[in-house]
Amino acid sequence: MTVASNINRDYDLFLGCVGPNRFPQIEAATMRVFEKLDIKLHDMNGASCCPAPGVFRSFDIPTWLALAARNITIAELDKRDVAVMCNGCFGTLLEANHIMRTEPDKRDATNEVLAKVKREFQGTVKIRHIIDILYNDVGVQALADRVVNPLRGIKAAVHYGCHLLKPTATRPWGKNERPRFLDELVEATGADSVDYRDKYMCCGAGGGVRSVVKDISLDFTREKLQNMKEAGVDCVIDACPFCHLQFDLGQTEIKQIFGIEFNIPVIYYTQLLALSWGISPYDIGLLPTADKPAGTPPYISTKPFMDKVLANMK
Ligand code: 9S8
Ligand code: 9S8
Ligand code: COM
Repeated sequence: MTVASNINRDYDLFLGCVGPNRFPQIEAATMRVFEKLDIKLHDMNGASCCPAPGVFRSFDIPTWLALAARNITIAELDKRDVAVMCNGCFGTLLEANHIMRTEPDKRDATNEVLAKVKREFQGTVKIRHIIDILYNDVGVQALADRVVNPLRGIKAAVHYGCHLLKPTATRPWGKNERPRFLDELVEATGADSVDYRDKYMCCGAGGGVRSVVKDISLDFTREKLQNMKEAGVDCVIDACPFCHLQFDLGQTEIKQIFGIEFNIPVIYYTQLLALSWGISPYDIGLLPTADKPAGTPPYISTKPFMDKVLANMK
């Protein structure tokens, strides 16, 4: 199936903080996938932290809204919709855009703040998660048609994360709080999405919990990883760099705090998709990690996952 010709092919790419600072392979894989789809992701000059919804919004809503609206005005001046790779960035920018468009009082107050830096929110752009673009614009079948290395036999634990789905009123997937769109995207690569207990539970990191009470946040993560392990999965698949950090780096912290080792490789969705499309694992950060400098991502070796992928290709 070919991709519909009328879809938007120009976006401003909002990077956020965790991706570029901790997991550059997420951006690398996303850039390669979108290049193949002939959808351009442009740099967004002068963007700041979104700012993180669970953190900044919990402290001061007007400040959160002004910072988010300022980021959106960059895209408005570029005349491009915004693509995001992170659930938290999606949550903030989508909600802020919605508030600014629907609540005139807040819009006026925020625009007064923005006027100090010679900006004004207009309400002219949309905020899209790359998963939304892949699922709703490109479509599962068009993605599946490009697969040259079907990832048969790979059992994936899909982790949606909170801000991708909630609040449902503004999300592009509607009211279903137990959707299957990310499972369908995973299945398009030939991999199996395996059900596990409490699949829609938080990874534990969000809402500032990781920063304030790390051991409690990691106890959530431990529970999710335990449920995934019981389902016999080969990898975690996520769509959020912060969830990615919590599952990947988090497994090393869980080992220190709880003395439990899982060693489940953590893969961002576009890494999985790129692999099934025949893009080199070296280009998307999935190379074996044995000779990798210590203290660089991924923290949990992806080798068992890659070994299985490569064995199945033969
Ligand atoms: S930016 Fe700053 S901290 Fe973060 S990655 Fe996503 S949420 Fe928005
Ligand atoms: S980090 Fe990303 S989206 Fe969130 S809040 Fe609950 S889950 Fe993980
Ligand atoms: C989670 C972002 S992706 S936050 O911690 O809830 O702000």
